[in-house]
Amino acid sequence: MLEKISVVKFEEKESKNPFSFKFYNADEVILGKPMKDHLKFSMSYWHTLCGEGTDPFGKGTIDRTFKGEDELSKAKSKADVAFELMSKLGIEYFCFHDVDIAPEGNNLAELKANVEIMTDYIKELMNKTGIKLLWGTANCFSHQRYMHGAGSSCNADVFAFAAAQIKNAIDATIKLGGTGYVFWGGREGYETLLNTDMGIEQDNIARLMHMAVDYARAQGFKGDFYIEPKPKEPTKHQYDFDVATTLSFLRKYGLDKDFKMNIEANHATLAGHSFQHELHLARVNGVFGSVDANQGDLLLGWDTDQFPSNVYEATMCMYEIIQAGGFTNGGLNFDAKVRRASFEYEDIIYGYILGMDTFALGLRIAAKLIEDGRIKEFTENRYSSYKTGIGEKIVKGKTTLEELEKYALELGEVKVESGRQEYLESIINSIMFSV
Ligand code: XLS
Ligand code: CA
Ligand code: CA
Repeated sequence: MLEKISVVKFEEKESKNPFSFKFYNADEVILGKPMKDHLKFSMSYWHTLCGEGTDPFGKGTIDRTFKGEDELSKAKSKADVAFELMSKLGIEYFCFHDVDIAPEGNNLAELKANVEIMTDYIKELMNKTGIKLLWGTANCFSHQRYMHGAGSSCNADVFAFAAAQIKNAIDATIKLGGTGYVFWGGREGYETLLNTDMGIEQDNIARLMHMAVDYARAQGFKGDFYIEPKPKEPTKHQYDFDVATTLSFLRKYGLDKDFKMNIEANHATLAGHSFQHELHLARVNGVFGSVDANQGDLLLGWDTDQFPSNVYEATMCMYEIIQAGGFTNGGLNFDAKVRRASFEYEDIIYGYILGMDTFALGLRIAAKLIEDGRIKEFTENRYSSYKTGIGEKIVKGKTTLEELEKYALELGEVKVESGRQEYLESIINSIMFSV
């Protein structure tokens, strides 16, 4: 399938070779680190190898059948293509759901056995190529048994089924040396309160997460658990609406020591936030973990999972990531799919080149913003009144309403400064377009 395409290399931005990077130069050092270590690009197994271009109005348009006599040999050819693709693109990480890599079979025992066989197979490919697992997860949302939820299901047998799938996906993640395990609550939400008890549903999700943490830690898993916030789709109201909602859930149930956020660009915009808002909130609360890099279409308002092309967004994302100290266990996973009409194999390559170059540009520009320092300095100065005098006392908790009243009465009128938004936005443009 990919015979025609050779290894994609960096060729400078003037290059007209469509199968080359114009901005992503893996080993180039930026702010003291090679680009590839800042970006930690990862391939999503599901969109890349399993997505057939279906939408609510039509069947698939993309051929994702892999040669093989039975489901297992097809899964193996799929894995071969996955690793060829990552090798040709220089992508060092991947992410998967259990059912992306292995046939579901007819029951749980068959799924478990298939995951075992496929993780053996994938492990060999990982050893050959040096490609690593970023995170694993279980698909507890596609099968009809999950129509009422997984951890939030009204049916305890479904809860047990989800628990078993999660246990096996944790085993697979550990076996492949993954540094993260994701909970995205696809069906963890509700359609109508006429049949829903939100109290028990949320308590149960937390119970499931606690069991997952206890199990994985007992098996020696040292990586991070992530929750991936999303406000809607498929359920009307998802419990993990956004970073703020998810954080209060984690804190309420005492899960905040083990869980961080996996922030998806498209989910941020669906929640009515900017991508940067979600990253920033996670960063200042110490729960920034990993990123699902993609973008939505603001005119459509649903989860289009497009390959990112918006350099401004990517810049502000990298600006936050650098300030968070960079990735530790996380990375930039392209949870992105080619458009339905981009049905040829090479379109996947174009998709990844677009996404990787967009984030490479974002990194380059964010590094310049940091080196330039004006934005950071402005923000720091904006809060400088809290460094001395009464401000320092407020921050250190050493004052009272009575003292502040006495202080304010002596002030006369207060002098405030401009926020200078337009000035700051023009700095970004001048740096962005001088790269
Ligand atoms: C779907 C989610 C999903 C998670 C992993 O909208 O983005 O792909 O990342 O289950
Ligand atoms: Ca995602
Ligand atoms: Ca998505």
